[in-house]
Amino acid sequence: TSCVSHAHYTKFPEGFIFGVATAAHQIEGAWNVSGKSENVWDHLTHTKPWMVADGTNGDIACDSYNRYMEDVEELTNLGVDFYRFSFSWARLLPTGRIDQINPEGVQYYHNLLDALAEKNIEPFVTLFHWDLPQSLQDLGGFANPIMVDYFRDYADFCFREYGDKIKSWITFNEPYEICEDAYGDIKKAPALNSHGVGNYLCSHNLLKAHAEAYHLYNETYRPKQNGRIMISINSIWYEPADPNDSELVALAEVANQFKFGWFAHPIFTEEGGYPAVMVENVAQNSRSEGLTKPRLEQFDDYWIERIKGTSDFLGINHYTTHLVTGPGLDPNAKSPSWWNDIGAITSLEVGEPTASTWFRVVPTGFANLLRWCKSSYNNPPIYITENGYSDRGTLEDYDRIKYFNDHLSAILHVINDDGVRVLGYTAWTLMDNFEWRAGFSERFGFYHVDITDPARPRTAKLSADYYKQLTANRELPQDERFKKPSERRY
Ligand code: PNW
Repeated sequence: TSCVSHAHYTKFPEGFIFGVATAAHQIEGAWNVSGKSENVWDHLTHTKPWMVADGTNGDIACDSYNRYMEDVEELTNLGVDFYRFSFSWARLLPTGRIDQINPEGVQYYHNLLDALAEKNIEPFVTLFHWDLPQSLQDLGGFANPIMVDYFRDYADFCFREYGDKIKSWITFNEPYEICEDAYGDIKKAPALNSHGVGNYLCSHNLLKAHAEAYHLYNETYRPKQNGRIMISINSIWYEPADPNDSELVALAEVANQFKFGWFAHPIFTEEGGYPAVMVENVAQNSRSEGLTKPRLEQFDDYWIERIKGTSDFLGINHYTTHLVTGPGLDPNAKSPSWWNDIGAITSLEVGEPTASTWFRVVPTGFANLLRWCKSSYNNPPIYITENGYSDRGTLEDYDRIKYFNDHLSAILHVINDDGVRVLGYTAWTLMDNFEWRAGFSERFGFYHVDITDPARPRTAKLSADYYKQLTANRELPQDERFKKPSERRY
């Protein structure tokens, strides 16, 4: 008999931790009060409101600046071990520099941290989740090397001010989305659309800024504060449309190197620097465009060494998988661009759709990504720093529950069968919030938020119960009520 093992793992290992994530601009609101300055998302949504699907913005969002005690109550109900949230740079340092510190902003995060401590919820703090002070953007943002200094100064301030309360730091959330979507495209603020150019300037400065913050923490703060510091890298995982087609298999690998490897290779490999295929492809395309130097600059030996090894854990944000269907130039891609530098055509004809166009449900892709991270980066310790599902906000969110269950099950499989070192899991997100250019039209939360009501009432969805049961028992909930009525056994 064929003996494929379908071991059904349900229990999480000892010490595995569960959390939930948010980001400052998506929940806080209070955009122009208590000393906060304008950030790039305030600027984009106010100057070009049509760029958000439902015309909403982050002015009030979930009003967490005023309602953070409600957030803490929800976190307590979910029973999470940790809460991943981000600091608003423009709230702490209104000029973006350390020449002005905003005491009300500083106090806000102390209040939140103290409330979390009271409930024994560990903070995981992201320094940068996309909301750059507009004044720094006016200087070019991450396209300007000065950002290396400004980010280090900002990190220095945060470590000094909060380091005795925070033991887990994340420098950047999803450098790919920052550099490609915001500098190389118009998908995120500041929507520069400098395709094939600004995206690569950004990655260069961002990786240096990350490394400088890491070394600062490592040398100056870690000895006293004893915490850890990492980066969260986003993945769309690329699979070959036909796994038996060796050309497609090779192309999918190229796509994964361009997507995940762009930021992971410089930090998590022995060799360091950008993936070789990325350097080669961009150099070759740049030559044929008649440029005098490649659009993607290589790191020199100093920076290769300086960036290597600068993350205590590999933080992975994962949502979805796309298919690579063939070589060639994407008809929708601009030229030059990151897309054309890959030279692959992709397709979304995989898995069940969600409320987000880019997002199909493919749990097997998640397992493959995790195995690939193990083999590509020498089996690093991993935290899943985001994973979640979008719909339109229903309270009986069976599809979200199924998404979580299948992805958590994939984690258990790769831990037990493949020895991947996944140490913790973060669900995106605590409550429906400002989903960037999708506004509130795509909802990822455990709690529904009514944005037509100034009190921003939050209502637990069924998935909140599911997660609560998971964190209480440290195993996948088996309760029939978490299945769609049509799929229940009794
Ligand atoms: C992340 N993709 O963005 C962000 O970190 C969150 O702020 C955001 O709300 C959440 O995921 C949901 O979108 C992503 O194309 C954007 O794979 C795009 C992708 C993944 C994550």
